Amino acid sequence: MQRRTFLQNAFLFTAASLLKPEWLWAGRVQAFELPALPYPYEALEPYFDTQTMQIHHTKHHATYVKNLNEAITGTKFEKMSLEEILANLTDKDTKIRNNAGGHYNHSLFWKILTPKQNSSEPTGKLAEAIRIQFGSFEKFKEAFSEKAKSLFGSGWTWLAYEKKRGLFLENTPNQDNLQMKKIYKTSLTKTIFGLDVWEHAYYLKYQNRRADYIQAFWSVINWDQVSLNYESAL
Ligand code: MN3
Repeated sequence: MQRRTFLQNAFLFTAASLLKPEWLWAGRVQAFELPALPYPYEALEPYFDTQTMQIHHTKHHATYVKNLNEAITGTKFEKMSLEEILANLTDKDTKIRNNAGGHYNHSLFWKILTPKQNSSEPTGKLAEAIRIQFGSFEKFKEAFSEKAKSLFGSGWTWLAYEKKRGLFLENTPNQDNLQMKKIYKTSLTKTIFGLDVWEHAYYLKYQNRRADYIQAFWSVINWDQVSLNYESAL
């Protein structure tokens, strides 16, 4: 074999092995990753305690990410964005449903929390929309809290928006959410914010006192981010 041919073959062999999906996988090019928290674990004290935040992020959320990456390998969902996966799931895709939901819900949840509330209630367009739909911010808080208290078992309470419907509240079980468009028939629904009502989110500090956890939630909401979510949904 001439040196040039050998080099060409060597190049082709290397190029081919670089393009193999297994290599992409090993290189984690397509893998979902656990997003860093935008604040330290202790930042939401005394409302959300440090140990719960640590376990919630590094164990629960990390596990959803790991299981999601495993579950989509070799399926049609492998190359989709998280939003596309959620939109295209059916109720047969149980493992992907649980873990894609878990990854999406927690990624959203960390972002809508903050240790530094610039305001203790919504401002701008969101404030106006809440007034129109619920009567006042106080009435909205009451309605959201009641919705969260009424959720049986583990799940999430959401504030969502549809053009024709305006703002509305919804509970979903497990790690479901309203971006699961085929499952919930919600092609026009946009999620504004939500509360994790799994016991793993509050049991260490609040035990069975879910109402106290819901009350604490109002002290750590990032209304600037929630307002942005609303305005980008319009
Ligand atoms: Mn959780």
